[in-house]
Amino acid sequence: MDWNSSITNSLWPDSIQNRESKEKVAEQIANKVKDGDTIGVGSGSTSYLALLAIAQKIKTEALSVRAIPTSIEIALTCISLGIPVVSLQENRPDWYFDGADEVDPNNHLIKGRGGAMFKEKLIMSASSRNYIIIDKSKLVEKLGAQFPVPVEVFPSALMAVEAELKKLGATKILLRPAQGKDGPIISENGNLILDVRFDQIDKDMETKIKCITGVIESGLFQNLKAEIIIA
Ligand code: ABF
Repeated sequence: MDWNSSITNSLWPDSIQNRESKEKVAEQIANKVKDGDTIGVGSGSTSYLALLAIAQKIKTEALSVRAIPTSIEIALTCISLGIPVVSLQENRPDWYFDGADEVDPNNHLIKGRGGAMFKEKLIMSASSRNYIIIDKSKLVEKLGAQFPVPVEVFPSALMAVEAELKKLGATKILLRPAQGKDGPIISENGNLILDVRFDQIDKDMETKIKCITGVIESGLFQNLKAEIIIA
């Protein structure tokens, strides 16, 4: 049965920063779609624009394509665009695409501004080909130049994780607030998100953070290979 719903229309803002350049990389991603593909779909506005371009291609060429989404928001968008959603339990992605907040010269990333980095990393690590689509504003010499590192934390481990992050050199740790209401943001997995500043992010920082008991995942992507596509 087809639902006739418009409730997903409000999920994405009318004005998207750097929309034109993001649309260019979106087109490049859409050109990679083949009949029968299962695609891992990242979150954020660049992924959203890529999904629009992919949906258009699916429609024009009558392709059969399935999506493994990284957030509820992007799952609802897939559904509203008529792209069937499957889980990682049922399928492995043939390839994955996503945006990023920062990309350094080693193609290491900071992601997680939307708080979805756990599922993003999970689906990205299950995929054999990964494309990170960005505009030039995301390129940095050193990770942490603009954005803090998001860290998803099991709620009752908050204080213990904070103490361990300080030992790793964290200079500022903020509990991410919920948008438009009091209190912290709660991730899709029921956890808290910390935004952590470091003066220096070494190449093994992702692994060190992941070793802290109580950390679910961080937005540092230093261990997965990805092709960076720049508008
Ligand atoms: C998601 O989208 C996040 O990991 C990252 O923080 C964000 C980038 O968003 P945008 O494309 O809107 O800049 O993938």
